[in-house]
Amino acid sequence: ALGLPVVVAPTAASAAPPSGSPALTSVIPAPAEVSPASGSFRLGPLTVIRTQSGSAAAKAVGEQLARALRPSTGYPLPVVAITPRVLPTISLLLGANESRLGDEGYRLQVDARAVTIRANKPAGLFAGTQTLLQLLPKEIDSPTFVRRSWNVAGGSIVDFPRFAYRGAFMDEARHFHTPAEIKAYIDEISRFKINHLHLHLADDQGWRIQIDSWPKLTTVGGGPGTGVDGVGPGFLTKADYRDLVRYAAARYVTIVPEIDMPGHVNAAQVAYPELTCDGVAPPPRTDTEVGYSSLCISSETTYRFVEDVIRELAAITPGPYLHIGGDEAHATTDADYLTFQQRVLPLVTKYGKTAYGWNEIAKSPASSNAVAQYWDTATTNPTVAAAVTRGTKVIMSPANKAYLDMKYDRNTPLGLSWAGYIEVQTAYGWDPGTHVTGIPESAILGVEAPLWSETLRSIDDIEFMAFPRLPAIAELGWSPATTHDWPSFASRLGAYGPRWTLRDVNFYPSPQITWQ
Ligand code: TNX
Repeated sequence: ALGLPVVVAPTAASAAPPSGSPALTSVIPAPAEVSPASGSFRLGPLTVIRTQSGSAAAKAVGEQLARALRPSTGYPLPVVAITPRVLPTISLLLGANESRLGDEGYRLQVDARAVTIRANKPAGLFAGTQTLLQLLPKEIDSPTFVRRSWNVAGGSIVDFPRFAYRGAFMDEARHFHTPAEIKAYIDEISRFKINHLHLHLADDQGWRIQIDSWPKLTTVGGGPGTGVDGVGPGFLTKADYRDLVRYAAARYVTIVPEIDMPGHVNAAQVAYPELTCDGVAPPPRTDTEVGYSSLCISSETTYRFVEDVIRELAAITPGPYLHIGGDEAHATTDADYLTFQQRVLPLVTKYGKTAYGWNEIAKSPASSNAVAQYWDTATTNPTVAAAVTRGTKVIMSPANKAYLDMKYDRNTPLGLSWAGYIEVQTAYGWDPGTHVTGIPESAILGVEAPLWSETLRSIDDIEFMAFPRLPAIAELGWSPATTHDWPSFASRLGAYGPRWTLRDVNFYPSPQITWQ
């Protein structure tokens, strides 16, 4: 690989960006093709945002773009369907009619008169607007008015994702994060073209989603004293969850709910002792041990519970995936684990969803139409490789590369270190398509960056661990492998840092990066 993004028509000197404006290549994740050209577009007080007539979704993307641009520029930026030709225009148009763009790709053209984003689908328009925000001077991210000129470097970008699934993750169980915090994280991840948010909604320390047929799951399992150290209580009502699904969808993010089982169920068993084999409620747990709890595999009550939960969760989840955990079931025998998965994986299908689970589900023959989330630190795993030959798809989250809850180095105040320290270069330095022997790129749906919350409380904590590593994982998921280049990524990241500062987003100022 030559490194830098594919520059199709380099015209170096003539294409120098206007002062204070990023180069057309200075985008995270790196676009597939960038063709700088001379000239530039000036966003000014008369600029209008024109959106595809007849498309409410395109109009909504235009309104979101206007809301992002108004505070710092102070310009009115009306969103219109038809524009007088003389006005400087940002156009968001459907009907790109270019198959390689797929559902999420876009073409962005910048010249003196207009910025034009074309896509096949509204998701592509949204992606294009996220690129455009990065092409404006960094002060565009100021929450208050900035007096300056707002130029965009001339040229064109053709961009589309390498993988369909690019995921972020929040652990609601170990410490509950509020809907406002989840929305704040959605705002930030969607800037990097992350398109799924996996919510870990139940674990030993807490149960965080309302289930009407088992109400004590939340009144007890999400109540006071739950969470690690007993200080992370709370739960999402179904109304909260539906609102989050809508909020995420407006940013082209799909919510992926997870209920972890047959292990990681202590909070459910505290609320409902009939979910244990002896019928005795275990003590509530607020420590960070794993692998000690198990549903009672031989009990029909277990399957009534599991089916109720899956049915109710599927009913409020428009996205295709329902994650059933399946990790670290050390208190379940191997035979029981297979018995459980043989019954439960098909239940997800019964309620219209694709089953998704941690890579241990690959042990089950019933996983062949499921998705396995690879969290192993090894680069070989014969069980997962064998499942892949039977049809199982894989999402890559190797813990020693993609876990955002691992410390950056020994001095990081937050996080764990069981999978090692993960500096930003380590997070960036792997290829999802070749990382594991026997898991070819054709079997890989994409990547996800888990962020477990044993040590994390506030949104500041979450941001400190996610940034700047999440953009590294986002680039591995979106950008063509040919653009993979650490010096390029490091320099684009260094230029990005001030945008987080302007938006009051916390981040770890890694010494591997020259921050601007
Ligand atoms: C392992 S990763 C777990 C989680 C912990 C995490 C901490 C996985 C599938 N299970 O229960 O929170 O490590 O890094």
